[in-house]
Amino acid sequence: MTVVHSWGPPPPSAMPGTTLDRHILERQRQTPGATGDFSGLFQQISLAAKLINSRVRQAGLAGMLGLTGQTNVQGEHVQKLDEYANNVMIRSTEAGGHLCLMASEEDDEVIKIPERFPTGKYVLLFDPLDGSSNIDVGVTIGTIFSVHRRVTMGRAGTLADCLQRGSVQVAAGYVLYGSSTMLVYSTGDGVHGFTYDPSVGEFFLSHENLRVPTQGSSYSVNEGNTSRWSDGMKRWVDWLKEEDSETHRPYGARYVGSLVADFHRTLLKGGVFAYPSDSKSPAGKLRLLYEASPLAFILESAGGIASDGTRRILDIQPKELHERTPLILGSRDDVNIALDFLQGRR
Ligand code: P6P
Repeated sequence: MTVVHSWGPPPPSAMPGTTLDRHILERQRQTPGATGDFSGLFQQISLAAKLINSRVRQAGLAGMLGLTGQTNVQGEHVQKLDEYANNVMIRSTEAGGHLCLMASEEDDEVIKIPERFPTGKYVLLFDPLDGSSNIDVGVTIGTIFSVHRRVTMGRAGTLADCLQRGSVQVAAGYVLYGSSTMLVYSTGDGVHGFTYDPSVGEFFLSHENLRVPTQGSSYSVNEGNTSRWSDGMKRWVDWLKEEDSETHRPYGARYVGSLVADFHRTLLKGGVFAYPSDSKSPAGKLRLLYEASPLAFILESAGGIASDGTRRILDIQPKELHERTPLILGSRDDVNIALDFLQGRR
């Protein structure tokens, strides 16, 4: 008797999810003229994320905690994990022939591609491990990256290839080392989140086409800086804390003190994050090229707003590699109210 198999679709549990590599390759096939360069670079970034994640998860055991005693270009103590993450990002991507240059929060100058390797059309800028002051206390930290197309000719890229507006980024993303490890990225056409399965060693699509709610219910600021804020900033935060059911106030206060954690919550739940200029940091604290700009690119792709208080972050023309910027970002309605206060309309 011939057994006829009814090959219906396997049960969901048996279906392998969409891996990051497969997602990137499928988008490559849908992109006219794509050469596979970007896919190759992204696979290398994904590998770096897995390597950093592995160390982050065992930091306390691997003797990676504590300071190296050195300081980086920001004048901050370089933690062992910072150093490791920085080296991993560089070593994972320098040989692939996709990059003409790199830049990192941890390095004063641009990072050249060694002569022995071919160069390519992209520039990678990154903060290898943001929130490093939280490493020793087990709080969520993250890697942030930005990809630009080079604008110069010749083998090696130059600083000019780094100093580009955020609006022309090819892609931006971050890796969140939190209760789970996630990689979230955008090429400007939607925002997609992948959750890491350590038992398989793969990132699987878990949050497709993320959209930030038009309004949230939380605000994320360091109120320890209140005395340094402008009058508009003080009045805005006071307004958020008033009781008014019609406008869903008071808002809840949520502040991790790790940019990637505060951003990720704002992206998923809505609300507003602000690190404005203040009397101590007139230009703000956060970095434009490898913090504010990639996160603003992602947030706008998800329907949100990111401003420095007067300008759209993505419109700012960078002048220096490590320049800082004030940053207010989040749900469209919430950020617009903040800007009304900051710009004196309320
Ligand atoms: P503050 C962490 O050191 C960081 O660079 C960002 O991750 C975070 O958003 C910000 O600084 C926190 O700064 O002054 O509130 O500790």
